[in-house]
Amino acid sequence: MRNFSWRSILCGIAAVFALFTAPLLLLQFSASPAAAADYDVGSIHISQPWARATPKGADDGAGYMTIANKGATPDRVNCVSDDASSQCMIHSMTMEGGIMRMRPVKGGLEIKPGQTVTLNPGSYHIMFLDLKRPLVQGQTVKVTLKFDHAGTVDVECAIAAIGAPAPGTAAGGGTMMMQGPSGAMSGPGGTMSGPGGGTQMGK
Ligand SMILES: [Cu+2]
Repeated sequence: MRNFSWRSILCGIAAVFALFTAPLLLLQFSASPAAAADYDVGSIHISQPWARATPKGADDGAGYMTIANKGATPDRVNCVSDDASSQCMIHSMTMEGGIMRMRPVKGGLEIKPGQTVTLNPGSYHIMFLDLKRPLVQGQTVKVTLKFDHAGTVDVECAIAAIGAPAPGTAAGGGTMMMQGPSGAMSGPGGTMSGPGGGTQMGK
């Protein structure tokens, strides 16, 4: 009889374990909005394209991604168009006298041979100007990028939560930052603070 009781305890543990992990796994799968795809065009590799959801009434939005130049010649990238706004462009962001300023990267963002440039909040970003529709978490925004050498590529950016510091933090539930309706107007990537600040996202 001893054997039996041990077995039933083990079974009980297994059942409880399954009960708790199964929903967790489900949650993880359903939480990831659209699978982030990688893109290759010429010797350019683009990974983890994403965008931030925009608060109601926002005029502009921002998108981010990692761009690597695996070739031997420097390349420059510009944003041609996107399916959510009237105009898109690549912006840089710099701190000037305590104020974050962003301005268009003239002539396109350069990616040197062997270099990997990460566009992320508080740094380079793709600016979606004059939104025709809000960027909704869980949906995607399609961006057409043009490289001087590598050519043109369409990239689908998965839309993460409003104010998300990184793509993975979309709907995980853990650290979702909900900004107030008015407070969120301070611009995409503009109010970056905390640990994410100047970090580079390694692979
Ligand atoms: Cu901008």
